[in-house]
Amino acid sequence: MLRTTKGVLACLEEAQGGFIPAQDLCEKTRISARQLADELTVLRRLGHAIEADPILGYRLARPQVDFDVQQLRQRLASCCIGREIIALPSTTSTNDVAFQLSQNGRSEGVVVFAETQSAGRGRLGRAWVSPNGRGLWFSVLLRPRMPTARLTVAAAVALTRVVAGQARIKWPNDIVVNDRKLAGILTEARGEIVVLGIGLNVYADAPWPAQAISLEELLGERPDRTELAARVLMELDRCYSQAAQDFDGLLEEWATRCVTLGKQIELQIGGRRLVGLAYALDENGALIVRRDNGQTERVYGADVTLVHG
Ligand code: BT5
Repeated sequence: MLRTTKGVLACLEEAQGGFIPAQDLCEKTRISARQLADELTVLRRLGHAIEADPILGYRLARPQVDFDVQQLRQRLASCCIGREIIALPSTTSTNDVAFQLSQNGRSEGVVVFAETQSAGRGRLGRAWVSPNGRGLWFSVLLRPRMPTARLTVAAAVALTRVVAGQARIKWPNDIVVNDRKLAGILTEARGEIVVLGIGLNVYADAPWPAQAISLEELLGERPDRTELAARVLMELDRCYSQAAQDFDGLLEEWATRCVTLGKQIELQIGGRRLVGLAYALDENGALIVRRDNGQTERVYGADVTLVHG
């Protein structure tokens, strides 16, 4: 988000639902009336409901309460993942918040949701588009006793179980429907802490990037975000346990839903290219790639780009 866009949003938020005259907004953010109109268009596209009044000016409408945290807490009371749920109106990246919480000694299973992220991220410094209230953007704080890449596998299986139908896993961390991305997984480790970040596009009315799809578009009806969050977290809880106790079983399920296995793929690993057959996933969650000369190589998704496959 541009500095001026952020400035306009901050002014509207400060007014706490009250109107601010257009002239005041322009003065505070040092922009022209024309620029203000542009910034308001951008904010609306990002999902912020901004009301306009010809005399009073602009205000941020109260957010629609279609995400009921209390209900979610009740539904997840007996799960490890979701034993504590924090819901923020906005933040930079929920993965950052989860890491901060880990430094305060928070236990495993804490989940941080944000309605929007100003610096949502993917792998290798890529950005993750997180329009306000249009998806589920959340991170889970874990202290796992298993290889980190297994968590990405657990998350991918959990998401496909919930979405079902045509949703497929594209190694390493995408959930796709006919090559359009519905969800992304970002697993980051720092010491013994692993933060599992998930972004799932829910509503259709948002400025999604090209090649993205929302669940509403896929299903043809508007999902309930609270219900969806409950189902995803419960399934994640199950898959997390399964990843520790029966990773082979989880892998089998993963393989039946994966579109990458058995294909000739091309990977970018730092400055190096690797071409070969996506053969299998090993017990650590690494992809075994078999080159034409028969040699195999194990690669982890975190620092790899799938160029073709
Ligand atoms: C990912 O990275 O797919 C991981 C995305 C994880 C997002 C969650 S949201 C909660 C938590 N907090 C964070 O800050 N992140 C996590 P990667 O494989 O690098 O894919 C990134 C690419 O996906 C971008 O370069 C775009 O091409 C595309 N993209 C960005 N936003 C998208 C969206 N909303 N839907 C579909 N594709 C998107």
